[in-house]
Amino acid sequence: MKNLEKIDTIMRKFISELGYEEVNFMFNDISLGKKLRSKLILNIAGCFEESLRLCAVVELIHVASLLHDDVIDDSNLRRGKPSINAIFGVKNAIMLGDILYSKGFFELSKFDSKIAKIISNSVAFLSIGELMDVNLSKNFNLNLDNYFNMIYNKTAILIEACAKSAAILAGYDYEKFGIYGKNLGLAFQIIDDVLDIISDEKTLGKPSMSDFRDGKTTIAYIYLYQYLDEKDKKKLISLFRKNLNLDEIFWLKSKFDEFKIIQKCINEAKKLAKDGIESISQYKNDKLIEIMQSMVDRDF
Ligand code: GRG
Repeated sequence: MKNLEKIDTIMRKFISELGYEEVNFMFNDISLGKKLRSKLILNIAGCFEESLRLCAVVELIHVASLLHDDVIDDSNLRRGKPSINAIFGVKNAIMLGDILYSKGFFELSKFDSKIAKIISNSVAFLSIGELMDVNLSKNFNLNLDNYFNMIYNKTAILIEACAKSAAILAGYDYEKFGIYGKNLGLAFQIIDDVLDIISDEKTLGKPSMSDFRDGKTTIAYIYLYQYLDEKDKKKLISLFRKNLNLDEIFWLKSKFDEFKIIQKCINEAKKLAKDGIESISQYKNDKLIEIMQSMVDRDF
């Protein structure tokens, strides 16, 4: 059995231990994700019983956060398939999320207390990150620090916690791996936010530029605002939260091009990637370099 399949088997075992068939049934309808966090753990700590069990715990918590996120965003699609709230309704999606993360925390309590503290603390801030995201979406956000703080909590903090915990399992300097994990998470979210602008609807599985329509002033919009003259600044703000027509999309894209905004965002992600790789250079782990680079170079 492949390592990632072993993680799915452990997750299923955890869920079936709860002994309620309805939960197994709904859990089976959750489609599989990329398992970025697990790949990170296994490539730092190596693959053995305890590291695989940690992966299963983290994936349960991650999936629970996605179930709740889909409810908050009223989203009917997840991983290219109908979301759990779309199939079983909002109430079931919330309760299944509660069950998954609670079981995840129960299993986490069996680990070294340092690992249990790092992961559980990161999940509190993951939830705060979601709240920050919702709050920031109410207005046009011009503050880059607020954006970075939000994506650190919402996306990077759990990835950072995975890298630190795996380093503890392996007996490595966990602070160094924490920097790598944090930067991987930040770069991952920056690229995700850029792809919302440059990818087409087919690749994204949702309309292009939907972040801005949903109130998310991501890094490219914050940078663009800084370059525009007063008239265009007003125009950009007037498009916020609007269903854009083709002319407006064309205007936005031409402004992004004119000021090379997308390249600036990608450079920001590349700088984070470089610093992250440097922080663990003494460990000479080519696979971690590859994970970081493929995160920045991806086009989906
Ligand atoms: C119930 C634990 C719990 C938390 C509730 C809703 C919420 C608080 C947090 C949501 C946080 C969230 C959705 C952050 C986005 C993180 C992110 C980048 C998700 C996508 O990760 P991928 O691409 O997903 O690794 P796959 O599908 O590959 O697993």
